[in-house]
Amino acid sequence: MTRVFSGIKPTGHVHLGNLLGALIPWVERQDADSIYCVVDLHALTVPQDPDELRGTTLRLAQVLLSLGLDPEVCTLFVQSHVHEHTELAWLMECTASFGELSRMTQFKDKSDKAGRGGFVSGGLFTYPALMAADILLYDADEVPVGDDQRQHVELTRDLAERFNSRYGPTFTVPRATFPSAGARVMDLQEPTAKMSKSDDQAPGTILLLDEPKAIERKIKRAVTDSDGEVRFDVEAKPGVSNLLSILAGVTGRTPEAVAADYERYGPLKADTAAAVVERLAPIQTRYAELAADPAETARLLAVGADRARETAAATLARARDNIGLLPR
Ligand code: ATP
Ligand code: LTN
Repeated sequence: MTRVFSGIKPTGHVHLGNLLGALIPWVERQDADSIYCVVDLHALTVPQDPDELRGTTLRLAQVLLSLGLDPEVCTLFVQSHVHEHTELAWLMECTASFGELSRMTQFKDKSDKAGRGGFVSGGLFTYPALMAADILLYDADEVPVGDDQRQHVELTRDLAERFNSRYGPTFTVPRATFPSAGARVMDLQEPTAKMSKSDDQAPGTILLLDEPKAIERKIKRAVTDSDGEVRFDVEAKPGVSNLLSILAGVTGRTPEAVAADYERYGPLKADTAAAVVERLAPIQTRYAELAADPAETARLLAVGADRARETAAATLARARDNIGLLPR
């Protein structure tokens, strides 16, 4: 069996891009060898409001459950509940070089954004070592991620190979997998930029918990173009192609097949809005039920953490032993 591990950060609100690009594929391929993690420690690379972090972490776990991740089938847990992550992260920090970590484009982008004199945490720099620990603890073969995480998974591979060659076979060397090209959802107002969490107040982002009216309004106002022809052509017609991808994504068809059904933008928008509302409605209903019973979510997450820890503890013990830490 192929062991799969992936993680999502509890920041902002889940949007349609997260769903179609990452989370629905997680649900569809879940089996006993799938491990999914709410990576709360990764959220700490920037200062957090404690109450908000607790709320966002719980809500994200509830979203994952409402989407259909089944704790009886896969393993779903919160990263900080399994302390082996931070312990292996130290071994990974000592396996990574300063130069390697300095070359991570995400670090460069985010630290540049903070500007001169802005606060850049040490955690933002060492973050990829924690991510490597997340993956390596579970002997993952595959790591489904967005393109922006490609470099971090490559680093994870390098660290696993380096550790194995220095200290003997310890880790499985994982590979990144990427969702199909159609799964990149773009901003409705700016269809050449991806729909993003950082923009969750924006009219171009559809949130999982948006009311039907809001979804209809956002899709109706989506930017298209003036040539009036419905055709899937991402380069020439990014707005229309995005609507076709969304409608295809929520109905399980291809954008080309969907395009053949339409001649005008109006009906395409109306049907896309209706299909998104219909796809999200049962998820929103399940979410409301789970949100009303946080103790049940806590119970499910505890079961997930216990199951995760069994594997994580064994891998950490192997790594500790191989690197020469004295057994207690
Ligand atoms: P931010 O905008 O703050 O960078 P994000 O919305 O990109 O956040 P992440 O937590 O980085 O969200 O991503 C969670 C998962 O959702 C990742 O696997 C990512 O590739 C996927 N994802 C995010 N945005 C999109 C999108 N617009 N289309 C398809 N997949 C997406
Ligand atoms: N860095 C990722 C989240 C993440 C992750 C992981 C993804 C943390 N640990 C392990 C896959 C596997 C992000 O920012 N999207």
